[in-house]
Amino acid sequence: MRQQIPDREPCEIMKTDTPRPIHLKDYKPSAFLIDTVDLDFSLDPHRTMVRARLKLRPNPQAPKSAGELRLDGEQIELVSLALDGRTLRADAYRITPTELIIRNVPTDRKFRLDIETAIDPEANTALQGLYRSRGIYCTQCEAQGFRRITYFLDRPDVLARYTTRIEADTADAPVLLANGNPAEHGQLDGGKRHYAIWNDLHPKPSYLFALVGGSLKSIASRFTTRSGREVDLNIYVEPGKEDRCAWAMDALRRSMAWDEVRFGCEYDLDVFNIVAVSDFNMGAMENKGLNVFNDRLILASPETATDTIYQAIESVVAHEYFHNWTGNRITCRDWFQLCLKEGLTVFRDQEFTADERDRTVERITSVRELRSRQFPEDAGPLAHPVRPSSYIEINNFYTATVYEKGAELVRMIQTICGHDGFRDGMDLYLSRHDGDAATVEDFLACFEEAANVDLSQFQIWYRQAGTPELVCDLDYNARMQTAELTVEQVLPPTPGDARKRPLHIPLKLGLLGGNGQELDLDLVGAGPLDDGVVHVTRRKQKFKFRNVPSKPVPSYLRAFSAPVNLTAQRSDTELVFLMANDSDLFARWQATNDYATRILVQLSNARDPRTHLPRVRAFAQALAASLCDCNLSEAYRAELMRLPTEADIARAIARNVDPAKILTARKLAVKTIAQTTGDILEDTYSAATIDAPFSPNEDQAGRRALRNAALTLLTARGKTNDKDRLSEHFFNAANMTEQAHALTLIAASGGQVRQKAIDAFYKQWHNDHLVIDTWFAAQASAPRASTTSAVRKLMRHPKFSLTTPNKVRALIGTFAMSNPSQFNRPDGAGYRLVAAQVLELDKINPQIAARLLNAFGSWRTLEPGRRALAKAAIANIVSAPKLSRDVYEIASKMLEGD
Ligand code: B3K
Ligand code: ZN
Repeated sequence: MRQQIPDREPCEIMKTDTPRPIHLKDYKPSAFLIDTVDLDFSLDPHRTMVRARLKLRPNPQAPKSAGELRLDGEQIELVSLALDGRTLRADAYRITPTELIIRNVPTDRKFRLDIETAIDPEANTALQGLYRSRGIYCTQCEAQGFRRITYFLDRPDVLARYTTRIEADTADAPVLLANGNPAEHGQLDGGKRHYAIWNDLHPKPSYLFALVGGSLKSIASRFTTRSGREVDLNIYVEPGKEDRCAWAMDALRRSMAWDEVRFGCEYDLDVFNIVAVSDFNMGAMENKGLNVFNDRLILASPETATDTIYQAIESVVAHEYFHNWTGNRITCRDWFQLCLKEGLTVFRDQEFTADERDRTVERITSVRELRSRQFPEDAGPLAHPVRPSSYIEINNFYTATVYEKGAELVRMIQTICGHDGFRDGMDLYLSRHDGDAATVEDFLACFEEAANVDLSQFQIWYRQAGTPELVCDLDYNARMQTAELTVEQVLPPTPGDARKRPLHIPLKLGLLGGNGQELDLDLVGAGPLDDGVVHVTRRKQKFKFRNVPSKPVPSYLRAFSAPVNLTAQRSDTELVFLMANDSDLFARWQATNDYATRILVQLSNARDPRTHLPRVRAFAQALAASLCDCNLSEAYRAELMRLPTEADIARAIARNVDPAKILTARKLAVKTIAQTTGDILEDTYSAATIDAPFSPNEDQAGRRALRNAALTLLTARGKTNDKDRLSEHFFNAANMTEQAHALTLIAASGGQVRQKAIDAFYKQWHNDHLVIDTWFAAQASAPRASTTSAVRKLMRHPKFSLTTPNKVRALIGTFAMSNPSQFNRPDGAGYRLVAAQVLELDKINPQIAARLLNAFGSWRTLEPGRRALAKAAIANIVSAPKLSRDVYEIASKMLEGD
């Protein structure tokens, strides 16, 4: 028997018959469960055969079914189908583009299905399911890729034990890997072919299945868990790249040790394998015992990887490893609960970084990320709660809201429970739900019980979208020696949800006395606040502090205790005071950032920005004082020097944004700041050199960050010796952190050195596919009028390829997301360029196309001319034929209500 491969379901169907969203409220347990899965793969580039033996039974938790079994399946060819060993006749089942529906299966006993399917890994450019790229077979099953391998109950609440046998040509795929522990391997056909069998005893949902086959080399290490289990650790890479894996291996070992100490989580298999591949839709994937990574997040050497990449490798290796407990052993009941594993695991990786490096710098980095990626999402047409209530394409919901805001919610739970109470809650969660497919409610109940807190109001955060604005006002009464804080929470409407309920917001604050000392917080009705946290629960609320000896300067939202926008009337003088005195270093950085932002907004809105330069100089003086404070770490001082980006300024302006005016104003401000602080910058630049051999550690990375930040400002000053310094920094760079930074600055500027540097970089690195991405990105980020045509030209470059996600992200993604003035050109050329690529990519890889389309997310905040052009570009996408569900959902939501 042989069936046609059903076509992918295009949205043409949907336009007449609009795609139906899936709703959380419609969740029903599966009518059937699968206990074991035996898979047998015979790998072939164009016709891989998959035999699946499933042992099923009716689900006792579900209403008795009428005997119809619906298995998910897409783009696979059914070759044979048997129930309990008997081949099924064609009238016993039916195939649709998305399902295999078998009639009359047993409803009162266990039964067995044998399904044989055929797939074409080489033709799979969507990189979901089993695909082959650069000669490596690889899978990606989250969220719904397993259904592209075999017919299955492809949902996270169906957990089964898997055995995987893989057979392949020995020369083509000498390495054969799957989840779990290795059980057996051997030769066939006198060694021409071979096989390997892997056993995974831990029940798992299908999205955690993985298989890899190919010609790979590995580095090995070992880890002994605290209970004495010996674990073999391997990292597999393209041959010749083994010497770039040491840092990832080091990060893995540190993650394993940290999770034991901090959360009591121990690893549970005999092996932990990581494979790095070059064609991957995202950063990495936490498949049980076999993590698959984008090689950008594994391979590192001082010459090829920046400190930022080293840090990203450390945190993503940790993140995927931490999923072994938060995600794999406890998984999600349904995809609406995605934040249960992602928000929690991001929180855990942030904590790991904070413990391994500088906690304040980690917090600043995470908050920058949240504000730049999540806040616009929450304020735009794609706003959705941390736990969405509906979706059309689940892959569109791996968002900053689910991940980063999700992590902030976990952090607030920790603040509410206290550190120890939080750990108790986690312990309860990990023990009570081990082996479960759980929900957000299950998670919250553990903290309520273990830490004895009431999270009934807090849980609204999970279902209410939008960034709250917290308006704070402090009134001092000298006679009574009291300070009364009024807090109002303003909850902006989001699409489809106009009326919001007040949230439980933990607000951490401090009061500073006249000479900068910290005043005790003695809250009327509650007593001393040891942790400095007040709990805002009503729309408007007052907190009165007594025994306040003099008029204090308030420090609000310390350590960024909640994901909100803070509004407080504060003079420049008060901000300067906080910049100099706040004992909370996060808040001190925040004061610097607030001061810079208000000035940059003022300049951007001004008819003649020059009239405001005295205020810019005043800011520069205050910044200079901080830069001279040797008590502050170098990494922290580098953060102070990173002035708000064009996107940060646009977000603060919020409506009728003109990116060209922002660019001009920012350039003028940065130049003025550099001129005012020039001597300090020069000293900093010269002093921040390193004599020791390269290390990616915090101290060295901080020093390099400081030197690069000083270089950025000095370059903006634009004197001849500033240009010479930049050129020397580039041509004498001792590592990629220096070289890439200088290249980006040079690419942004004009002058003769520009082309020379771009060519030299290419000549040096043209054979390194990862470093070439840096070369593409540097050119795409240049705020120059010629950039659109440069990007078009680079799209035809032999090193560029639309089928490789990293290339698309480096060139088109950087242009669309990190070059506001050129993407938002007043003639619309930037929009047209990106929109055309979205449509082109949609035919190749819908997930990557939909990601790129997100660049248009803030189109409504633009001034009318650009707004109309951006809208036309999106409308053009929506009206294109045969859109994927991914692109259709994003594009149509962007225009909703218009
Ligand atoms: N869980 C994966 C992401 C899967 C994305 C599917 N579209 C990686 C991670 O968050 O750890
Ligand atoms: Zn994750």
